[in-house]
Amino acid sequence: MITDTTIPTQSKKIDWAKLRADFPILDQKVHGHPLVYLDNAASSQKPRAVIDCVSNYYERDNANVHRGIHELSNRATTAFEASRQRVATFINAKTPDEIIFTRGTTEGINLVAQSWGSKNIKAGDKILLTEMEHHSNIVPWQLLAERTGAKLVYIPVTGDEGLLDLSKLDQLLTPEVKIFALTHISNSLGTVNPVAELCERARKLGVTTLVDAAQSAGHLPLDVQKIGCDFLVFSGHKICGPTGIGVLWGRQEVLDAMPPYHGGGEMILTVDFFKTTYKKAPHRFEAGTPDISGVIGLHAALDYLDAIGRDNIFKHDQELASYAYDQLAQLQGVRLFGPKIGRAGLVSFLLDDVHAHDVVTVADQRGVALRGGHHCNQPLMKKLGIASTARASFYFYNTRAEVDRFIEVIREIQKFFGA
Ligand code: C6P
Repeated sequence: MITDTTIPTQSKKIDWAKLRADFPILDQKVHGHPLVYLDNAASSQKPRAVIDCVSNYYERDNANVHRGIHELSNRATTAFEASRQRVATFINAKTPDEIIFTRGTTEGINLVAQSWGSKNIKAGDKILLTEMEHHSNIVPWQLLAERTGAKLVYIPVTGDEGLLDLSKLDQLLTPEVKIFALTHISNSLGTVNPVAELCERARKLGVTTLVDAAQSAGHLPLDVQKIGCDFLVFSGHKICGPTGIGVLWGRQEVLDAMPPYHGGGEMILTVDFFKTTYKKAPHRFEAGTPDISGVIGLHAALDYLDAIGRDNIFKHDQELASYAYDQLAQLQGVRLFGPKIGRAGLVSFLLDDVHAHDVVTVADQRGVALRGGHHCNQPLMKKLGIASTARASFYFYNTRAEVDRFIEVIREIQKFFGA
């Protein structure tokens, strides 16, 4: 059995209520009820420290980066590059040159599929994914496969309990596979995949690996060197940072061998009318004016999370999710998805005879923000024989009392629909 070496183990005493007070948005009523925000897997809320950091940047230091010689541009550039260094520490990259700022997870995967893919994938090669991937980790590879004649293969998911069927791994992870791209945590099942051990298996065969850390980066400690992947991607907006900013980490030697993604200013060494030479990574992959305030706000978010400790966050989220799971499991007519034990901080479910959208709509009327739909996992939903689920996803500012309120509302919905 594969066990994950990246799951955290330590903890310290945290004043969670005090942390919650750092999030001004949470202190409001929605449709006359106190807001219970349980849609954190879609996007997290932002603490005052991040909001202030972004507005201070605009109030004091706003200017373009890397090109000015004046004071404001120097300040903006220093803060921008300090954030790159901070991201490197956050995921234990060897050097900040391995950190590329993107718009988010989606752009990071597209960048790899287009740049690395165009150089390394040819007809007949295989691209290995899993059946629990988000569309962002399927569609870019389909586009690449269509362009090159490569073939997509998938590690199956076992069923409602949502684990990877690793009994098929030897059959599927073969030397014809050129890249193995998989999610760390499933956004609709809550499964935590054993990425370190899977990447090790791939590395032994010379297979390049990409880890989609969209649902894990802000929830548990990440160490790219321990995971042993070649690429890792995540989004700022899911981890207390601004929207529109994300990170692609790539192993330096892999990045340096990749052709540019977008062409434009800032990624060049020299340009003449017919020929351009390019900078090395990371700047080769950051054409044009970047999301400067997003990068700087991300730095504040990472500082904030690490002051709490991602090991503590993971433990807290897991406790809420398993409490919610157990409460839902006690109700009649509830179908639950994802593993019973070891799940990350979210719960996906369906109520008999009630559409997931109706669950979410009625919950919203009672101030509880859930998400309903296919969660950009259409192939997985099809495999499970469903069109959608309702999902409650937790973060460190959520409380047990909010889970109780959520369950109370689910009971009301069941009564309301006679389910
Ligand atoms: N999931 C949700 O589950 P972007 O949009 O680029 O920030 O993240 C895309 C993405 C990629 N991988 C995983 C595992 C994800 O969960 C997501 C985003 C959101 O609600 C939106 S569908």
